[in-house]
Amino acid sequence: MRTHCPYCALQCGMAISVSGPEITITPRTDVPANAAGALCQKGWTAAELLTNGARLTSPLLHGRPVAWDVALDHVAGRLSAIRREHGPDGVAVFGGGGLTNEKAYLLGKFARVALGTSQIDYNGRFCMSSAAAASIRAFGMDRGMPFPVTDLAGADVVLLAGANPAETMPPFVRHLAGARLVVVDPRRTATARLAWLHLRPAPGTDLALALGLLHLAVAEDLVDVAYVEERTSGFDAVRTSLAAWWPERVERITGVPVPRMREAVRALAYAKNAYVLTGRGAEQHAQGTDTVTAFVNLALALGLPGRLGSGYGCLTGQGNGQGGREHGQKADQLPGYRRIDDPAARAHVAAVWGVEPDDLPGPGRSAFELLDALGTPAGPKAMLLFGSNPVVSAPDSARVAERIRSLDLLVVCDVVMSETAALADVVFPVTQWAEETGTMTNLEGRVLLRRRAVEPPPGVRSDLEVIAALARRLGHDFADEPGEVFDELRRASAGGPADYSGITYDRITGARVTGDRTRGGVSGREAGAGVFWPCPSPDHPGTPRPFLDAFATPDGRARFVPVEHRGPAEEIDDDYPVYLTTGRVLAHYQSGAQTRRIAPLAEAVPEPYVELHPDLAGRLDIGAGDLVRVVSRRGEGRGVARISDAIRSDTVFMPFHWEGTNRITNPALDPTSRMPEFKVCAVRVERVA
Ligand SMILES: Nc1nc2c(c(=O)[nH]1)N[C@H]1C(S)=C(S)[C@@H](COP(=O)(O)OP(=O)(O)OC[C@H]3O[C@@H](n4cnc5c(=O)[nH]c(N)nc54)[C@H](O)[C@@H]3O)O[C@H]1N2
Ligand SMILES: Nc1nc2c(c(=O)[nH]1)N[C@H]1C(S)=C(S)[C@@H](COP(=O)(O)OP(=O)(O)OC[C@H]3O[C@@H](n4cnc5c(=O)[nH]c(N)nc54)[C@H](O)[C@@H]3O)O[C@H]1N2
Ligand code: SF4
Ligand SMILES: [Mo]
Repeated sequence: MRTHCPYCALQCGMAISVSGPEITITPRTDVPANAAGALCQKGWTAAELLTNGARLTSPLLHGRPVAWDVALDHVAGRLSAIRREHGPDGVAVFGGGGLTNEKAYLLGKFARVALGTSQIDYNGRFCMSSAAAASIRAFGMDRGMPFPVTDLAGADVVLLAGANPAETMPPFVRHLAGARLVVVDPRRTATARLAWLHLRPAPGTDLALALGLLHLAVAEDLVDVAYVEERTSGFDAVRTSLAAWWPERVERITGVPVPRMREAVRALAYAKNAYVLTGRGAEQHAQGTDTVTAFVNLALALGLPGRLGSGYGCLTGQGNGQGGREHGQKADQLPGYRRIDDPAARAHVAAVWGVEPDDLPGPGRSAFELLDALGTPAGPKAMLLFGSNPVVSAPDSARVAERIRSLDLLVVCDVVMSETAALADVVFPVTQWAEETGTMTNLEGRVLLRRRAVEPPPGVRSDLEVIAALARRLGHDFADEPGEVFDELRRASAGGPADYSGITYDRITGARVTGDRTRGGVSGREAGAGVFWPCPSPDHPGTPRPFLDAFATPDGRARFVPVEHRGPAEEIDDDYPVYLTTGRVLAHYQSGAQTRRIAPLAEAVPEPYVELHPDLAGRLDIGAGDLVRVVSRRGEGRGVARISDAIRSDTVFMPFHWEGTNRITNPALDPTSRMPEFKVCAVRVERVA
C-alpha cells in the first residue's frame, strides 16, 4: 500500500507491505520529495511504531483501564460541569502539526462549536509561526515553500539560514546537490559540512547579519532595480533603515567577518537562479518574525521571490506543519487560512457549520500563553490535548508542567504514554498514521493522501472518532469518517487563501497535473502525487508556484518591511556567561515520545548530551563523557559532555528530544508570531560532581 512517512514535513513516499506479523517499508520513487528512493533512518524504522509494545490500547481513567463509553461519558460530564461553572473559555484545546488536515479541521470546529471556547492553539506556534507571519506580511499569503522542491535542483546558490536538513530532512539535501550552499549556523553541522560557505553568527544575531548582507547588496549595486520597481513596494524605507547596519558593525555583533558576508551576497546576486531558505535556527527567536522579514527583504532586493527557478521559502517541519496551520486549530484562525476576526470569514464558516456568526468565539491565547494560563483564576480549568507533548517540548517546561498539574481535568489523546499523557486524568488511545486515512500538506504546499495500510490494534479509535463522540455527548452531530470530514473542510475552505475546494482524495492519488511549466504547471514525473493549494475548483490544476504573476497582496506587489535588530531577549552576563542553543539530531523526533521507544533509534543516540567547544570545556574542567549540568534563570537540564570544535566557544548545544532541555529555555515571545525563543538563552555550565 502506498503511503507517506509518519514524521517530518518532507512526507517522503513509502510503501508498506504486510505479511503475517512482518511489516516492511520501502521507499517510493513516484513522490518528488524522495524520488531518488531515499528515506532517513526514522523513515526506515517507522514500522516499529506500529508494532511497538509501548502502544496504548485501552482508555485510562486515573491510570486504570476502563471501557470507551465510561471514559467518554466521564469526560463529557466533567466538560459540561466545568463549562457551567467557568463558562466556555474554562475549557482549552491544544493540537499539533502532525495531525491530518481532517483532524486539525474537526478539532477547530469542536472547540468553536461544541465547546464554544476561544481557547485553542497548537504546537505549530513553537515551529514555523515566525516564518508564517513574515510571509503574510511580505507576500500576503503563507505557503511556506511557494514552489516544488524539485525546482531547487536548478539553483546555482542556496542560502540556508538556521536549517540543518542533512539531519532534519536528509532526502531533501539531494535536491540541493547542484547548488553552492551558503549555510548560516553557529555550529558546523552535517549541513554546514556540505557548504561552499559557512557563516557562523552568534545565536540570536541573524537579524543583524541579514541587515548587513542587504546593506552590502545596496552598497555594491547588486539590487535588481527593475524587479524592485515592478514587483515590490516599500524599498525606499528599507534602504534608508540600512544606513546604520554597516558591515563592520555587523561583524562586531555577529562575529561573521565582512569578507565572508561579501562573498555570500555576491554569490546570491551573481547567480542565475538562487534561493533563500529559513529554518528554525533563524525563526525560533523573540525577534523571529523580523529576522525572517530581513531575509525576505534580502531575497526581494535580489529579485528572487515569484520568479521561476528562484525564491524564498521556509522549511516547514512537522508532518502536516503546512496544513496544520490552515484549518482552524490556531487561536486566531478559521478554516482555509481565514482570520477569525474577519466578518466575511465568520459568516462563510458559520454557514458551513450551521451556526450563527455571532456564536463563533473570537481569537484566544497563543500556545505558550495558553499553557501558562492553565489553572490560573482567569485561565482554563480543563484541557484536551491531541498530538503534542508540551511537558517536554514547551519552553520553561517545568513551569508548564506545574500549570498542567493544576488543571481540574486533563484529557490526552496519544498512541503512547508520553510525559504529558502521564499527567492526564483521562487518556484515549488512538490510531496513528498508517492505521488510518487522511490528508497531509507537505512543506511544498502539496496536499497528499496518507492511506490506511494496516489494521489498527484492537481497542484504539481514531482522533476523529474521539472528537465526534465527545461532540455527540455535548449535543452536536459531527462527521467522523475522514472522507466526509475532508469534503466539509473543502467547503469551509472555499474562497479562503488556502482554498482546498477543488481537491479530492481521487485527484490526489491520481493526480497527473499538466500545464505549461513556465506558468506554474507541473508535468510528467514532477507532478507525482498530490495537488498544490490553492485549488478552487475540480477542474483547476492546483498552484505549484503561486507568486509567478502576482503576490497575494491587494496591489499584487511584495512588501518590503523595515526591521531593526534587537538581539536575544536574555543576554549573557557574569552569572550566566554562555549561550545555550537547542535543536535536533537525526535519530530522534521532537519530544522523543515516538523515537525514544524504537530500539535502533534509541541506541543511535541513547541519552541527552551537551555539545561544547574544547576551550570552554578546558576552562570548566569538563572532559568528554562527563555528566554536565546546564543552568538558566528558569531551571536546569543535564546531559553527557560531547566536546567538539564544531561549536562556537561561547555557545553550548543541547538536543530537545528529552525532558530537561526545555526546563532551561526562555519563553520570551515574538511580539507578532508569539514564537518562544527556543534558540538562545543565557546559561551556566557545570560538571556534576
Ligand atoms: N531528525 C529530526 N528531523 C526533524 C525533526 C526532529 O525532531 N528530528 N523535526 C521536524 C520539525 S517539526 C522541524 S521544525 C524541523 C526543524 O529543522 P531545522 O530547522 O533544520 O532544525 P533545528 O535543529 O531545530 O535547527 C536548525 C539549526 O539551527 C541552528 N541554530 C541554533 N541557533 C541558531 C541561531 O541563532 N541562528 C542560526 N542561523 N542558526 C541557529 C542549530 O545549530 C541547528 O543546526 O525538522 C523536522 N525534521
Ligand atoms: N528547546 C526546543 N524546544 C522545541 C523546539 C526546539 O527546536 N528547541 N522545537 C519546537 C518545534 S519546531 C516543535 S514542532 C515542537 C514539537 O513538540 P511536540 O508538540 O511535543 O511534538 P511531538 O513530540 O511530535 O508530539 C507528538 C505527540 O503526539 C503523539 N501522536 C503521534 N501521532 C498521533 C496521532 O495521530 N494522534 C494523536 N492524538 N497523537 C499522536 C506522539 O506520540 C507524541 O506524544 O517542539 C518545539 N520545542
Ligand atoms: S526525511 Fe522526514 S519524511 Fe523523509 S523519511 Fe525522514 S522523517 Fe520521514
Ligand atoms: Mo517543528
